[in-house]
Amino acid sequence: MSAFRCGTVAIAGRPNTGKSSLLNKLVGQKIAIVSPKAQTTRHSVNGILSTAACQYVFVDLPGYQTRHVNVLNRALNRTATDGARDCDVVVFVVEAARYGAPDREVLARIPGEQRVVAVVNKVDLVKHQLELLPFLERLQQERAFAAIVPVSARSGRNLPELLRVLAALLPEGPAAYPVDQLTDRDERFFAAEILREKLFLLLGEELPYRCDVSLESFQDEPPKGRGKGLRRIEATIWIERESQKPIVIGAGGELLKRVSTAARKDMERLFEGKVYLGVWVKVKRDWTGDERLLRQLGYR
Ligand SMILES: Nc1nc2c(ncn2[C@@H]2O[C@H](COP(=O)(O)OP(=O)(O)OP(=O)(O)O)[C@@H](O)[C@H]2O)c(=O)[nH]1
Ligand SMILES: [Mg+2]
Repeated sequence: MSAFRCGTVAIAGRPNTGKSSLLNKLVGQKIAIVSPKAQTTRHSVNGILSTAACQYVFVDLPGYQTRHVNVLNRALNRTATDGARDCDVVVFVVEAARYGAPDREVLARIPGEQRVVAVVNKVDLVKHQLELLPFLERLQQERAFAAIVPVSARSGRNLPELLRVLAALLPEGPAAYPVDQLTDRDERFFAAEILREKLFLLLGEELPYRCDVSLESFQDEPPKGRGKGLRRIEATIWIERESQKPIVIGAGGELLKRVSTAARKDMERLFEGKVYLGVWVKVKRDWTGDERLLRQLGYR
């Protein structure tokens, strides 16, 4: 029998290629938030998959981007670049039949000595698989990839092959985490992320990039009488200026209510019990451009 392997696999790529979706599908649990908007991920999060032969520690990274230039995006790009350096293998995610300057820029930032597996995601969107061949051949010219694996994070297609390829590239060694552990983050982190995901899904095109979420309290209340207790979660949505408040809250508070109801339902599913979610909207003036405020919000 071959030896047990364990290592970190950073998931890198330009925004919106499906990195977080891939992590979730590989681990079999929704660990990372997902939205159709670019730059949804802001904090790296580990998703751990333990099999009989291997423990994969996947690290979901923010999509490296050049579109919005501000202090927040510089911090996100730093997280993305550092993550692709400090790991055993990089999975470089591109979209099927779409490869351009933003992808090339990410690839250029992955250190030359790093082992890189190119993952061509969203193959479910390609009607005729033969059309992929010229794309795969062109991609091969971009770097000496350890492998190129076409997959669909949505359908799960070819993910077993990706796992085989990755296992062979990981170092031999004992498991770094208990085999039943799924992530390195705690429940507070997921509660804040769930709320941020709803902002990405329900606010317009620009506003999600002006919002952040922090948790004020997270408490378990014991059951009154029979049944399960209640989780009482208080969260703040931070915006950049006062004029954004009515947009986030919506007419008669309707939008904020939709956001917080959707978030509460997801939290109840994740925490397997009743949740009370209180949400406030507050201003941290120009937080996306202020390093000190960013650190307060948990960015590096
Ligand atoms: N059709 C299809 N859509 C996918 C697939 N994987 C992801 N998506 C969609 O692509 C969009 C972006 O997915 P994310 O997982 O948030 O992408 P990301 O790379 O993590 O994005 P950032 O965090 O913003 O960098 C979402 O609308 C996903 O549902 C796939 O295999 N097929
Ligand atoms: Mg993401």
